Amino acid sequence: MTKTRSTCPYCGVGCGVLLSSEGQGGLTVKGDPEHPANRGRLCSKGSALAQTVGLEGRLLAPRIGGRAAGWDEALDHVADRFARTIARHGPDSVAFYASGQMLTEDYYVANKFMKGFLGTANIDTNSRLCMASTVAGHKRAFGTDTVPGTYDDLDEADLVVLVGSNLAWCHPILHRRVHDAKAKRGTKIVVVDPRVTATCDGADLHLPLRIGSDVALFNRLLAEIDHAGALDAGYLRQVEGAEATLAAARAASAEPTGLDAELIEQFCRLWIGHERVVTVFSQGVNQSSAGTDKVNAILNCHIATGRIGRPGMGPFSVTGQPNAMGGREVGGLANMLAAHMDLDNLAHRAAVGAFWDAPRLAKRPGLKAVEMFRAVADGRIKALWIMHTNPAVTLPEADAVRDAIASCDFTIVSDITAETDTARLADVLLPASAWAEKDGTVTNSDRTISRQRAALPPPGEARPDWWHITQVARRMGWRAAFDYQSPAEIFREHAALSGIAGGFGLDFDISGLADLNDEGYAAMEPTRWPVAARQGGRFFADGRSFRPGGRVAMVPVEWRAPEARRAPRFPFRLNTGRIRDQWHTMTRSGRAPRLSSHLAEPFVEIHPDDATRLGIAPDRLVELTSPTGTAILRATVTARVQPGTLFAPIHWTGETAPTGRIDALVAACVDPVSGQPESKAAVCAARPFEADWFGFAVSRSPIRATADYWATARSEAGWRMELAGRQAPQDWEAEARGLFGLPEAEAQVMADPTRGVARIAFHEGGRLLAALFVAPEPIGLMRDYLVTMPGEDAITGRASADRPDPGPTLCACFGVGVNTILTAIEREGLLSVEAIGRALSAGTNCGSCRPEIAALIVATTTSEAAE
Ligand SMILES: Nc1nc2c(c(=O)[nH]1)N[C@H]1C(S)=C(S)[C@@H](COP(=O)(O)OP(=O)(O)OC[C@H]3O[C@@H](n4cnc5c(=O)[nH]c(N)nc54)[C@H](O)[C@@H]3O)O[C@H]1N2
Ligand SMILES: Nc1nc2c(c(=O)[nH]1)N[C@H]1C(S)=C(S)[C@@H](COP(=O)(O)OP(=O)(O)OC[C@H]3O[C@@H](n4cnc5c(=O)[nH]c(N)nc54)[C@H](O)[C@@H]3O)O[C@H]1N2
Ligand code: SF4
Ligand SMILES: [Mo]
Repeated sequence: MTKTRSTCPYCGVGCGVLLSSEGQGGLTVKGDPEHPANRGRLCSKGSALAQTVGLEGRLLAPRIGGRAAGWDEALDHVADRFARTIARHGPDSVAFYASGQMLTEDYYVANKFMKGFLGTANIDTNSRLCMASTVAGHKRAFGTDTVPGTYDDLDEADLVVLVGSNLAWCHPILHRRVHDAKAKRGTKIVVVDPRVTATCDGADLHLPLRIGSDVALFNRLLAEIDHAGALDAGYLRQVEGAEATLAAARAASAEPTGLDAELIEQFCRLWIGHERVVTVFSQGVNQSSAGTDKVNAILNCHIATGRIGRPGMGPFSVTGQPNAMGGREVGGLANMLAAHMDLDNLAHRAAVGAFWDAPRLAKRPGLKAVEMFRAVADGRIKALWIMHTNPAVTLPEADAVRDAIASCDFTIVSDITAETDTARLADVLLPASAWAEKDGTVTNSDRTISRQRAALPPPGEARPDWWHITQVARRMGWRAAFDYQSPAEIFREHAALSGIAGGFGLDFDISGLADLNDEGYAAMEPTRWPVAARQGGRFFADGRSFRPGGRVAMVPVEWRAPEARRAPRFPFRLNTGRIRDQWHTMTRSGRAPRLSSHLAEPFVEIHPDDATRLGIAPDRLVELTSPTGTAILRATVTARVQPGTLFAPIHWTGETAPTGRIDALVAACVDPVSGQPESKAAVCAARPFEADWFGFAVSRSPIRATADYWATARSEAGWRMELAGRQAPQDWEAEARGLFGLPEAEAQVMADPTRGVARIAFHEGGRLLAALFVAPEPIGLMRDYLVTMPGEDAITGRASADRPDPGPTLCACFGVGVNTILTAIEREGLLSVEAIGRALSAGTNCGSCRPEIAALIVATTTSEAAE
C-alpha cells in the first residue's frame, strides 16, 4: 500500500485526501488530517470517491468520427483542422470552452495556446456560469479579483450570513466549521434564500426573500447601518463612491424582497450588532441578471463598516469548482489575461506577449460562454474544443446549445467519460486522465494552492489534459513554447509570470514558487497566496486596493427584477441548484451506488397550494414548459418553496433521465457586467403529466429505455430505473426483454392486464438478472430492498437470512419490517395482503405500504418458482 496526499476533485472547499492504492486499480480514500481546509474530515461525496474510480464507462482511446484512432492520427487531425480553419476564416473562427475543474497547469497552457499563439481570446470557461459575477464585483470594488478573507474567519466570526448558499449540501465541510464555531463561541447563523434548505436546519434566522431581490435587502441593510451610526468613518476616508452609494441605499425600498419589515429589522440588528460578521455568498447571488450588483451590494455593507480583511469578518465568496480560483489566476475567462492581468491593458499585454514570446497575442476580449455558443450556432465559430465540462447539459437553453455543437464544423471533446451528452456530439474525442491519475495544483476558496497527486496509472490511452493541448500546439509549429515534460515545469512558468503581475502591483504574485524544483513541487504543502505572506493572508484591512488611485470602492446599486418576466402563459419562477450527493452531470458521483441512494431521480419542488390548484399529486409526474424547452419530473409537494416558485436540481442528463435536463428550460439571460447567465429565475408553466402506467426496474447491467419518462441510477447490485408512459405496451414481457436486452433469458411473468399490473423477473442459473414492476399508479415498492436483488441466488432465502431482523421498516404505522413479512410469506404461506394484515397488522392503518407488501408477495413467489 502506498499513501498519496492529494485533494478532493469536487467542490471549492478543497479538502485534503489520503489515497491508498492496493495495486489492483482500486483505491481507499481518507480525509487528510494535516490539510488546513478539512483537518481529516470528508463529506459524503469525498468519502465515496473510491467508488468512482472504476473503468466502467471510461473513454480509453482517442476516437475520430466514432471510430477508435491512435493518438498521432487524432492529434494531427486536430492540428490540421485548426490550422486550416484559421488560415481560411481567421483566428476568431476557433474557440475553446474550458472548466473550473481543470488543474492550474492544464488551464495555463490552454490559455497560453489560445490567447498567445492562436491569437484569439475566444477561450471561456464554465466559471462564466459560476463565479463571473463575483469576479466582476471584486474588480469593481478592489480593482482585482481577490477574496479578502480566509476560512479561519468562519471559525472566528460571531455572525455568519449565508446568502444564496446551500452550504450544508454544497460546501459541507465549511458548513461543519461554521457549526463548530456555533458550538464553541455561539456564532449566530442567518440564511438568506428564497426556499427552505438543509442549511436552514440549526440556523438562527431564515429570510425567505423573493428570488432576485438581494440588492434590495442589502441596500436596506446599508441604509440601516448608516441610520444606526455604524459607519466606520476612519475606513471610509480611504473609500471611493461612499456618498453616492449611501444615497442610493437610502432611496431604495425593501419592498421587492417580499419580507416582513420585522424580519428585515431583526436581520439588520444582528448584522449591525456583530462586528465579527462574515457574509458568505454563492450561486443565489452570482447566477442572476443582477449578479454583479448583488455582489457589490454585499461588499458595500462590509466596506461601509470597515469589516473587511480582519479576523472573523469580511465578504466571502465560496467557489464551487475545485479550481475555480486557479482558473481565475491563469486568466481562463475571455476578458482576462494571465495572473490577474487585463487583456485591455496595453502594458499588461506587452509584458505577457514578451514573456511568452507570443507571435500574435490576442488584442481584445473574446466571446463569453453564452455568446460563444451563439457564435457556434450561427457558424461564426467553425472549430470548437471543449475540455472537462458538459455544456450540452449545463448551459442555459441547453437544447439549442446541443444543436449548435452538433452543427459545428469541427468539435473536439477532451473527457474521461465515453458517453456524455456533449461527447456524443464530438468529431474527435480525446481520452483524459482522471483526477486520481494525474498531477497538478488547484486553488480553493481561501486562496490555498494544493497539490493533486496521481495514485493510479492512467488507463488505456488516457493522457493528462495539458498533454492534449501541448501536443496539438507543437504540431501547429510552436514546439519550443509548449515543450513541457511535466506539470512541474508548467507550474514554474506560471509562478514566474505572476511575478510580472506583482511588478505591476497586482495581488496574485506567487513568484516565490518559481524556483521550486521537481522535488519541491512533488512535496509542496498547501500554500495560501500571497506567498510573500501579508499579515494573516488577508486583504483590504487598510482600505488600499488595486484600483487606479489605490482605494477600495463602494458601488451604487439599484434593484432590478429578474430578466425573464412571468406571464400568464409562464406563471412560475423556476429556481435550480444542487442536491447533496451528486456532482453536476453525475459522470463521476453517479458511479457511486452509495451516492445514488439519496435521491435517485429528477424532481421538482412545488408548493402544496399550487399543486392542489393544478391537480398535481405527490409522487406523480409534472410537465414543465418554458419558452425554450420542456421537462418531465417527479413532483415533490412541499412548503419549502414559495407559492409561484419551483425548484429543480441540475444533475440529470440525456444519459440518466432525458426529460430531466433542466437547462433546456432556462433562457440565456445574462448579467450585463459579468455575462453570467441567470440560472435561478427562469419562467415556466407546470401541469400534471398524465401517465397511464408507472414502472420500476432493477438490473445487473446498465439500462436505457424509450419510455416517455425514465431515470436510471447506480445501485449496489447494478442499476435501477423509474419509468412511466402514456400508452401501456400490449406485451409487457416483450417490453421488458427489450428494456433489459435479454431476448433469451428465462422469465417469470405475472401480469394482470385488467388491473394494469405486471411483474416480470429474468433469471439465469438461479440468479436474478433483472426485474420490472408495473402498475397504473406510482409504485410504492420497497426500493431499498429491491435494488439489492440482482445477482442474488434467490430473492428470499439467503439474502433475507443475512439481513438483521426485522429488516427495513415497511409498514411505518405498526413498525413492521421486511423480514418479518418475508417470513410470514415463506414459512406461514400467507399469500395475500389481507392475510398478512390479519397476522401482523401491517398495511391495516394508513395502507400506503399495501402495494409494497403485494410486490413482496409477487417477488417471493416468482423466485420460488425459479428454484
Ligand atoms: N453536492 C454538490 N456540491 C457542490 C456542487 C454539486 O454539484 N453538488 N457543485 C459545486 C459548484 S460548481 C458550485 S458553483 C457550488 C454552488 O453552491 P450553492 O450556491 O450553495 O448551490 P446552489 O444549489 O446552486 O444554489 C444555492 C441557493 O441559492 C438559492 N437562490 C436562488 N435564487 C436566489 C436569490 O435570488 N437570492 C438568494 N439569496 N438565494 C437564491 C437557491 O434556492 C439555492 O438554495 O456548489 C459546489 N458544491
Ligand atoms: N440551471 C443551472 N445550470 C447550471 C448551474 C445551476 O445552478 N443551474 N450551475 C452552473 C455551474 S455553477 C457550473 S460549475 C456548471 C457545471 O457544469 P459542467 O462543468 O458542464 O458539469 P460537469 O458534470 O462537472 O462536467 C464535467 C465533465 O468533465 C469530465 N471530466 C471529469 N474529469 C475529467 C478530467 O480530468 N479531464 C477531462 N478532460 N474531463 C473530465 C466529466 O466526465 C464531465 O463530462 O453548471 C452550470 N449550470
Ligand atoms: S466538502 Fe467538497 S472538497 Fe471537501 S470532501 Fe466534500 S466535496 Fe470534497
Ligand atoms: Mo459552479
